[in-house]
Amino acid sequence: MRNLLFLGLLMFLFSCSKVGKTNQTDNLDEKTDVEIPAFSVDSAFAFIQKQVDFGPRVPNTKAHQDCANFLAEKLKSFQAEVIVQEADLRTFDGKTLKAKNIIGSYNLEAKTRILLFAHWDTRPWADHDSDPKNYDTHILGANDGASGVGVLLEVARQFNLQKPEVGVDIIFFDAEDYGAPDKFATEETTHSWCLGSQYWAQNKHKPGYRAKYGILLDMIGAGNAKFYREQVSDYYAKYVVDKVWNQAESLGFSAYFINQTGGAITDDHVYVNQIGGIPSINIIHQELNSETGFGHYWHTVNDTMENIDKNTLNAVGTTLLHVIYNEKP
Ligand code: AHN
Ligand code: ZN
Repeated sequence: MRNLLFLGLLMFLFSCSKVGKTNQTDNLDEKTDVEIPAFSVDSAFAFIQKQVDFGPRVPNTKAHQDCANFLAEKLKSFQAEVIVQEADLRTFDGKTLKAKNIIGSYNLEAKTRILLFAHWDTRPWADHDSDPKNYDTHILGANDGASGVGVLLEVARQFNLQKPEVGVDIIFFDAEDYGAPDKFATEETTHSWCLGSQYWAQNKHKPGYRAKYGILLDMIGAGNAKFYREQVSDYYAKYVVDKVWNQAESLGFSAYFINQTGGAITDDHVYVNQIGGIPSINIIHQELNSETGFGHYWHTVNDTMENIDKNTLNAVGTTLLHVIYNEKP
């Protein structure tokens, strides 16, 4: 009886201390007791808006050049070491793009490094628009382009306020979205997408550059976005998919990060994996039952700010910060 009472008291105390601990350590992760900064969704949203305000960021246009300057300056203002890698890249239709991969690094001395990336260019064609008259319209790319970059700019802002323990490199890849429209697609145009990341993977900004793993954000801003386990990601970096999806689940974001297999997507992570040799995953919004496999706005003139949802940005940004700040050197 006394033992039972004692046990009861012990349990009571334990439960109290647990409640107390949870309250005090709201921003501490149970696993490692690292302090995780709070992702500002308003800041991320503003960074997306800012990019969209330049207009479509199609290579060889003024808006593209202006946005490149903005992105490099922003990273510098957040105390990243910035390298702008310039290249003349040949498109499937014989054009030469003046492309810029914009790279910002933190903790340069750290050997253990994580690579975060997104494409910053936007597609010159709304080739999936319901109105064929819009096919040659440059798209605004609020989601397809600006969303991933906006979240990573906010992540960079946080890195400046509190350094993670590991090294982090952020790359904004150019010329991802100049891939051949379906009506021109042949076997030869398979590699017409992701020109900036292909170039970087063959010409790293630092010879011999390595990272433990990479995470690509692509179309991560739409309302009720669904991130399935993309197949190329699971093939090359299953443990990273597990890590990210488990982290999202423990934060209560399982409605976004769905622990089921999605499609296999040709995207920047393919080249970072296959040529760059860095195990990398793609967090990308897929609509498995839609005609294109993506959201209704995809490669249409409707890829605008109206589709950007702060709840989705919060799920992605918060998950990413937890993953990075939990990494040990
Ligand atoms: C293809 O449609 C081949 N890949 C999709 C990659 C992409 C385009 N992501 C955004 N825009
Ligand atoms: Zn696209």
